Amino acid sequence: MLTLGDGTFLYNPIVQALTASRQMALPILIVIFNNRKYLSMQLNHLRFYPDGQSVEAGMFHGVDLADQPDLEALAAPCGAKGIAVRDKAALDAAIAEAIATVQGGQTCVLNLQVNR
Ligand SMILES: Cc1ncc(C[n+]2csc(CCOP(=O)(O)OP(=O)(O)O)c2C)c(N)n1
Repeated sequence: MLTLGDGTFLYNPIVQALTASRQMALPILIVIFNNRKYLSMQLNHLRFYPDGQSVEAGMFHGVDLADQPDLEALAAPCGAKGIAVRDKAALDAAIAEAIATVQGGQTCVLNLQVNR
């Protein structure tokens, strides 16, 4: 199992990684905690450059990832299964489906929407 944020997921060669997992018959459960932000960059600006231009102007370039595609939709073209959870009520069933998918030999991308 791999747990990561949406910014981290997007920083990687997604097509290549998902395709390699299929080619090598290595099913992986990939859980994305998706806040639709690269938030750590903003936090580091605040921490290391509290008097800098970004903080002064309230402009944090590259932090807002709200326009990203549906990340779970990237799974199917690479032979993986994609599941999105945007409502807490759907979480338990989605986790069960994701685990069953991987146990059945297919990589699964579980895209969990979390608070920003
Ligand atoms: C191998 C590697 N590549 C790139 C980075 C730079 N990096 C640090 S955090 C991050 C993404 C953070 O975004 P996200 O996963 O959405 O987490 P958040 O900051 O929102 O908590 C990246 C690309 C890194 N630390 N390591």
